[in-house]
Amino acid sequence: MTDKSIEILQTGKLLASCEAALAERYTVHKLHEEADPKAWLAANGSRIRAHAGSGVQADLMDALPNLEIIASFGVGYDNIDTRTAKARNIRVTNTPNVLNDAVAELTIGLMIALARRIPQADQYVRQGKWLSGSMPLFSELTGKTVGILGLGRIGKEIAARAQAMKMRVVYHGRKRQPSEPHVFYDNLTDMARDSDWLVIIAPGGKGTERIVSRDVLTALGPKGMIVNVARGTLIDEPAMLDLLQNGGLGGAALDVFEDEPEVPSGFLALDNVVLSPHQGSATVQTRDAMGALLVANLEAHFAGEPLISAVV
Ligand code: NAP
Ligand code: 8YV
Repeated sequence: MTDKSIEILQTGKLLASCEAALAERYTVHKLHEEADPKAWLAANGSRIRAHAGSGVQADLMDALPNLEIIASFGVGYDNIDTRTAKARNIRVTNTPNVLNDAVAELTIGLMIALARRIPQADQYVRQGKWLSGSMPLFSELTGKTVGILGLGRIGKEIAARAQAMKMRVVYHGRKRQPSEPHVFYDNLTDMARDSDWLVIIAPGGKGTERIVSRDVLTALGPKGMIVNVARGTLIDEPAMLDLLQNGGLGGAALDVFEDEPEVPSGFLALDNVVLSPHQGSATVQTRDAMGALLVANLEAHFAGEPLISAVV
C-alpha cells in the first residue's frame, strides 16, 4: 500500500531493492545524507513514524517523539535499545529465518577453508610457490566433533550441514532442547574441552558478552578450531589472538569482530586464521528476502495488522 503521508527515516544506506520498495510506498528521509543531521532532526523529527535500518539508541528515539516502529535489517538486534523502545511503546521488528541457509552455508565454507587452508592454498599457487614443493598437510572435518554455541534457527541449519560433513554435533545454550537429538552441555567450557570445533551462533548483547572467555578457548585447546559467525562481542578477542599466536588454539575462522570493520592487525599476520568481512547473509537472494521482510513488517504495521517478525 502506498501512503506518502507516512514519513520514515533511514540513518544509513540500505540495500538498493529495499530502498526502492520503501521510496515507492512512503516519504523517506535519509539522515546520513543531511549536512546537519542534528538540526534536521530538531526541525523534522516529530513527523517521523518509522525507522528503517539498524542501530537505534535512546538518543535517536528522543529526537523522534512520534516514532511507532523500528524495522531492522538483520536478525540480530543487539544494536537496538529494545528496552527503551518497549518503555516508549515503539515496536521493533527484525528479519529472522530468511537468512538461515546463507549463514549456515558460509559457516561450513569457512570451516572447510580453515581446515584445508583454502585461501592460503590459493595464494600458494598464485605466488608460484607450488613450483618449489607441496604445501603441508592439514586436517578435515570428517569424524570431528563440532560444539555449537546457540542451537537456534541458524544453529540448527549449521548442525544439519555439519552432519552431512560426517561430523558429530553437540550444543550449548541456556536450556536443553528435548526435541534435538544432539548431546547438550550446560557448561560451555566442558563442551569446548570435548569438541574439535566450536561454532558461535548465539545473539550478541550484554547477556553473551565475552562468554567465550580465555578459559573456554584454552579448553578448546591447541588443536581446537573456533568459528565466529555471530557477533565479535561474544569472544574475548585479545585472548583469542594471544592463544592463536602462541599455539594455545589451533585456528580461527572469523566473520565478525568486536570493533568491525576494524580488525586487530595481529590476525592479519596469522596463517591459522581465515577472515571474512561480515558476509554471513551476503547473497543477493538472502539480502533481497531480508529487505522484503523489513518492508512487509512496515506494511503490516501501517495497515494495523499483526507484525510478521516482532521482537518488541
Ligand atoms: P536464534 O534463533 O534466537 O538462536 C539463538 C540461540 O542462541 C538459541 O539457541 C539460544 O538458546 C542461544 N542463546 C541465546 N542466549 C544465550 C546465552 N546467553 N548463552 C548461551 N546461548 C544463548 O537466533 P538466530 O536467528 O539463529 O541468530 C543468531 C545470531 O546470529 C543473531 O543474533 C546474529 O547476531 C547472528 N547472525 C550473524 C550473521 C552474520 O552475517 N554473520 C547473520 C545472521 C545472524 P537458549 O535460548 O537455549 O539459550
Ligand atoms: C547483517 C546480521 O544484519 O542478520 C544479522 O544479524 O548480522 C547480518 O545479516 C547484515 O549484514 C546487514 O548489516
